[in-house]
Amino acid sequence: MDIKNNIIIAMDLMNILDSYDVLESISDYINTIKVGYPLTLAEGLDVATTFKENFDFNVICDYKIADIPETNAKIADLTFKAGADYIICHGFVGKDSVEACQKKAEEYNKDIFLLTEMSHPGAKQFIQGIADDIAKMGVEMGIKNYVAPSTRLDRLEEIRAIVGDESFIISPGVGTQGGNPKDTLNYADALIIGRSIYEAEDPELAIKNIINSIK
Ligand code: OMP
Repeated sequence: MDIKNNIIIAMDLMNILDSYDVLESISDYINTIKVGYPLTLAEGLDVATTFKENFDFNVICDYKIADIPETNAKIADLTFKAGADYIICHGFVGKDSVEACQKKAEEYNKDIFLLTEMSHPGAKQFIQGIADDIAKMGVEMGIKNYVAPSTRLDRLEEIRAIVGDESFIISPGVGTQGGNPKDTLNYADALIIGRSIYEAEDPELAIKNIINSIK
């Protein structure tokens, strides 16, 4: 996976015009965008297509799919149909649910990311305790792409050890949530960054500073 400057912009602004303003100022520095519920619920599922057509970005749709297999398959189908290159699936729901997403991805010749441990403080309460098992399940299922937190580098390192060097890890929590870009890239392949860029007074300067800091 070729992620320009190892940065994925998490576009969680709540309307498309504000998103365009930010993206126009940083589009020279990135080729991959992650869209989630905030923008999709505000503007509709075709935001993925819009970003592909107008910016030629790779689009990761982050709907953290976490339902029974049959429902997961429907969500994944609609998401790939809408232009997603990748979807993010929760692992805690179990192998059959993740497999439904994996099968749908194969149908579209696309791929999934498996979410292991999350980056926020509340992740320690429940998901941290099963995150290693989620990662191990992913390896057994042949999954190559993972999401793991930049806010707890010890955990990121442990998850990297489980999924192996050949897997691809993208890591959220950089910047506003406290994660450090350079340190995170010791274990992750790319950073997911939202507010530190799109809420910056000058998003272009913000992304340039991050790029300089990880060189
Ligand atoms: P900022 O905190 O604004 O940089 O945004 C982080 C982005 O990553 C948001 O879109 C979150 O929904 C997402 N995210 C996390 O912050 N933590 C996670 O554990 C997982 C994700 C994710 O799956 O992308």
